This record gives sequence, structure tokens and C-alpha cells, in this order.
Amino acid sequence: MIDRLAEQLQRARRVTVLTGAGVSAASGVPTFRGAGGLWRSFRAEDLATPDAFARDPTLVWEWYEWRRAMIAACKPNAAHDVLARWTRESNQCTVITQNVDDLHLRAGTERLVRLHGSIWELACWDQCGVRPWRDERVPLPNRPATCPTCGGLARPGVVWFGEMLSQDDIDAASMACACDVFLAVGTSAVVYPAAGLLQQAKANGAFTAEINIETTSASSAVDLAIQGGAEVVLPALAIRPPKLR
Ligand code: BV8
Repeated sequence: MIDRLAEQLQRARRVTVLTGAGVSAASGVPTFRGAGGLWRSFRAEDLATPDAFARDPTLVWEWYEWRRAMIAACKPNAAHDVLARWTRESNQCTVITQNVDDLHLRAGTERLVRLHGSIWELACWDQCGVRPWRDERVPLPNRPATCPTCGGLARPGVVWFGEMLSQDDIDAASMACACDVFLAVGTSAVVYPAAGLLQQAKANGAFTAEINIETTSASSAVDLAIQGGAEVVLPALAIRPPKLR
């Protein structure tokens, strides 16, 4: 299985990789829908919404502060490192991530498309006009966080359920679906529009593959489904680095 994917990668000119929470699991970041994905008795879908924040910004900030403190102690793992190297070796390799932990950035990934934003960025909830800003302090000085420009409420700089993704990110991801190989790594493929990128790449004639520790709703749609940890399979592929020119 790994050999078959390695062959496809060797022949590929353009390679696009879509990652989900599973790629950060080996770094100690709990996935959304796995056992660690729960927080107290809440599900991510209950808290990662503008309505939840409008109802109780302090509760939602408690969840994000808990995640920020945990992610701050995590490091990129071998899966992040291999993908970062591919993007450095070839400008025809694009990583699109659904993750907000910025571990791909910390691994040195170039031209990263972050579909759902970053847990390390904040934005003004009252939309006073200030651009989103980065603040990596753990914990943040105020609970709930405030906007340094207008003094109003600040929100995490992520895309919540029911919110539009940035058009620039959607366009960049769409462009990257014109590729020879499309790899879905560590995602349950249930969150849209990210999950739709696989079909887009397939429609463009890409060879599609999935690397996951379990079968997902995408497993039957891909040309090759490899069962294994991203932090194991990607380094195994990197032993025969794809000739990404
Ligand atoms: C939008 C940021 C439109 C916040 C997140 C149909 C079409 C279009 C939209 C929808 C639709 N149906 C429903 C919707 C709405 C919704 C959606 O998709 N809901 C789902 C739940 C059904 N989508 C949206 O709301 C999106 N916006 O559509 O706007 C619109 C139109 C008009 C007006 C307004 C809006 C916005 C979605 C973005 C949500 N934000 N994150 C935050 O993080 O706090 S999504 C969240 O889920 C994370 O980003 C996470 O990455 C993402 C996806 O989950 P996964 O990454 O796949 O993680 P998961 O835990 O599920 O799976 C992990 C996988 O890894 C598992 O398969 C596991 O087996 C595997 N694994 C574990 N360990 C390993 C491993 N694999 C390999 N190696 C390992 N070691």
C-alpha cells in the first residue's frame, strides 16, 4: 500500500495534502471526534459557534484557553516535519489544513493554507475594524479577552461552525485541487467545505489517497486508503522522497 502511494508520489508533479486533527494527535493534541475531543460535557460543535460565544463568551474562552495551554506544550511531530520538507523541496506541493494549532507553521511548512484560522490569533467580536492579531500569551491577561483597539470583546481568530471561510483560503484550496496526487491525512472528512476538496481533486483527475488510523466517510471514495498513523506512514513515504521538482 505504502509502495503504491510512493510510486504515485514519485511520478507526481503537483501534490496537495489536506490535514485534519489526526495529524496533530501524535503531538498530544486531542482530535475533535476522538475520545479526547470532549471538554467537560461539551462537544466541539456546541462551543465552536458564534451563538455559543454570544451566549457565554467566558465559557467559550475557558475552552479555548484550555486548548491553548495544552497546544503550547505540544511540538510538531514527524508527520508535520515530512510535509514541511515536501513544501520546502517543491513549490508544487501544497498543504491545506483544517487545524488551528499552527503546528504545521511551527514545523516550517511553506505556503500553508489554514482553512479554519489559528487558535493563536484573535479578532474583535464587535468588528471595530482592527485586523486580527496574534497573542500567544497563556493565559491571556483578560477573561474574556478584550480588543486592544476598542476595548470591546475579543474572539478567537478561528472559523466557527456556521461561519464562512475566507474567500482567499477557499480559492487557494480550490487551485491546489488541480494536482496529480491528493492526500487526505488524519481527517474524519465530515466538516465542509474542507471535506469537499477531495471530490474536487478527484474530478480534476488526481490520484486520491487517505492516511488514517480508521476508515472514514472518504475511505470508499479514494483510490487508496492506507490504515496507519500519519506520524508513521508519512516518514515511511519520505524514505523514498517524492521527486517533487
Ligand atoms: C460553512 C475551527 C457555510 C474552530 C472548525 C454541507 C456543506 C457545507 C457546510 C455544511 C454542510 N453540512 C453542514 C455544514 C456546516 C458545517 C459542517 O461541515 N458541519 C459538520 C459538523 C457536518 N460547516 C461549517 O459550518 C463551515 N462553514 O459551511 O459555511 C455558510 C454558508 C452561508 C452562511 C454561513 C456559512 C465552517 C466549518 C469550520 C468549523 N471550524 N475548527 C476550532 O477548532 O475551535 S472545524 C473542526 O473540525 C476542526 O478544525 C477540525 O480540524 C475539523 C475537522 O475535523 P477533523 O480535523 O477531521 O478532526 P476529527 O477529530 O473529526 O477527525 C480526526 C481524524 O484523525 C479521525 O478520522 C481519526 O481516525 C484520525 N486520526 C487520529 N489519530 C490519527 C489519525 N489519523 C492519522 N494518524 C493518527 N495518528
